[in-house]
Amino acid sequence: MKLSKLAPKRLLHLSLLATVLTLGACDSDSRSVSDQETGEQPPAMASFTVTVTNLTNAQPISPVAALVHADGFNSIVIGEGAGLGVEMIAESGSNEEFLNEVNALDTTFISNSGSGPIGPGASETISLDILESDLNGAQLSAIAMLVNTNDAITALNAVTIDDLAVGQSRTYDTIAYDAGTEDDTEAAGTIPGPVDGGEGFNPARDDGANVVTMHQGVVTRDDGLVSSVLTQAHRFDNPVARIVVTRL
Ligand SMILES: [Ca+2]
Ligand SMILES: [Ca+2]
Repeated sequence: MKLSKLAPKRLLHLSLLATVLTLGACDSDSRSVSDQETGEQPPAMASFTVTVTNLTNAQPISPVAALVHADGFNSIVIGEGAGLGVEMIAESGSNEEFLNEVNALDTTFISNSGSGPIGPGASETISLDILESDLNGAQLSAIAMLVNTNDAITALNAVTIDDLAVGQSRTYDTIAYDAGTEDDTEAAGTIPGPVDGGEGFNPARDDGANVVTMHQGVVTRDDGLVSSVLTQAHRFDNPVARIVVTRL
């Protein structure tokens, strides 16, 4: 009984669908005529924004490097050694080498950098546009340094974006990692952020196992580490950043 009652609705639905398909066909035909008149149309694009908010108390975040890429790329892998570009971000906050590296990869569709450091409580939005034809399987990654540390980074690692509808956003809270490329002495002269103005990148890898791990946190002079230039203000809990990815 119920099926027979629903049948007219289904027919109406099919009828509407046919109408839409017909209209779609007409639209396609008119567009091809337009193409002939005006020349080549610009390729369809999929546009995204990445808004990064610093959730820490006193850890400015270095200019964020963000990219859209195919499956298979990871800026960091827990338990594995950091690449040179990640080491430079983690120790100096400069993402230039990292962006050069990813731009040389066939798997990278687009990359971009934030315009400057993001202070505690502040946000910055970065735009990333890719060809719509590259959208299937596309992923997004972002990475930056907590600059009042030896080599702490936060990262968003290869999240899926091809299922985002236009206008839809997805929010991620990211944690702190130790790049494993510099010993966490917190000593004067070793931290590039404003608390110290010390050394940035150093090619030495003096952090024990030389692998990326979750960050253990900082041990400040308020905790009894008298040689530390950090105070309790520079401590951080996870998450350290909120990243909102939106498809425009
Ligand atoms: Ca370290
Ligand atoms: Ca190093």
